[in-house]
Amino acid sequence: MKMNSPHRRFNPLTNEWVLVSPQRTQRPWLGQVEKTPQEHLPRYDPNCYLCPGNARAGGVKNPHYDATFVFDNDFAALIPDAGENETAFAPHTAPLLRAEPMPGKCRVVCFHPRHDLTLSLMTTPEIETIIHTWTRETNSLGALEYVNYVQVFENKGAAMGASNPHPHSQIWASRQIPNEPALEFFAEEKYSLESDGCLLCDYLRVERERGERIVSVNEQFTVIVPYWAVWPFEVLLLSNRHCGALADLNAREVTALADILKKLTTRYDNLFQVPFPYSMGFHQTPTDGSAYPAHHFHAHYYPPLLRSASVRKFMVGYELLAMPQRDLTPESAAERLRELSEVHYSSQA
Ligand code: H2U
Ligand code: ZN
Repeated sequence: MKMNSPHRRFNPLTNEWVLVSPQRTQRPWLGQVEKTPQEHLPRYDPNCYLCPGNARAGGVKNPHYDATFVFDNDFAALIPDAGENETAFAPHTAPLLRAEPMPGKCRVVCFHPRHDLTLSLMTTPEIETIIHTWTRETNSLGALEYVNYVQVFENKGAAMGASNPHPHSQIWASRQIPNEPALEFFAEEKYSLESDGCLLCDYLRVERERGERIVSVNEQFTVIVPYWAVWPFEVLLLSNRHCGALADLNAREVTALADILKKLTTRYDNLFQVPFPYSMGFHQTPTDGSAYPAHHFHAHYYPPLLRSASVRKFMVGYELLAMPQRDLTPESAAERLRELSEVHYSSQA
């Protein structure tokens, strides 16, 4: 079904609408051009604060690690002692000035000792090691008395504000469930109460029947440009089986997740033949001790690029003031991603 006229689409996970304006894709671009990412990085950079053996801010030295390496973020946004007793948090007479302490902990996960690699260039077993590290960290952070939700995410590329090309991700763990997952858990719960099914299991079934927004599949995972995608090449990565968190994955699923992460990031790099920038993260069941049977494990990828390595999409104007909008349809984006090879351009003849 082709939709050529302006319309809005509903995101059932966040209860928000996105405006789709397919008639607008031909408009000229005289705006900002992004710098293309630096290619040919060294295997080891003596100035990188994530490379093995180098010093970080504050002088702590990284060990000579040979797989993954995890440390407490030296500039953590969340800390365990969030000043519970500060008088500023005491209930007062101005209910519109509401604040509360948000204790937590931030960790940094180096994926690999090599400075020049990305997930797309690593082997599947290397990516499995990263998944095991994320799982372990989620479990140990989630077990902390002041942690109820663990957010694993990767900011990749200068265009997404990543401070360093060394392959790494971050983990922020907090007492409160942050806005985005909170909206999703609420929507999933409501859907399951009303329809007696799982929102994302049902959605996956519809998308697999239609096929037009599917990007990549293996036995255990499916990558879709969601019907309600906001970013041009946004995707949703879903487990085929209903489960809630990394810790629920069996050995075959971990291997399959590594496989699909490599395939997806390879397609992304092949799109404009550059190391493709994005923010991605997993939405896992909260660790507050309650059961979340309606939650379906998934990852979101939000890449900023629009039509070349140097033209990005800006969320400005109408999007800041009214609602998000896209020109390229999710179906066209999926078609473009689907056509690409799962062999990385750097190793193609
Ligand atoms: P980003 O590239 O996504 O910004 O992640 C890098 C993180 O590493 C960032 O949160 C931390 C920053 O606070 N960092 C350290 O913990 N130690 C350092 O020496 C530099 C950066
Ligand atoms: Zn490095």
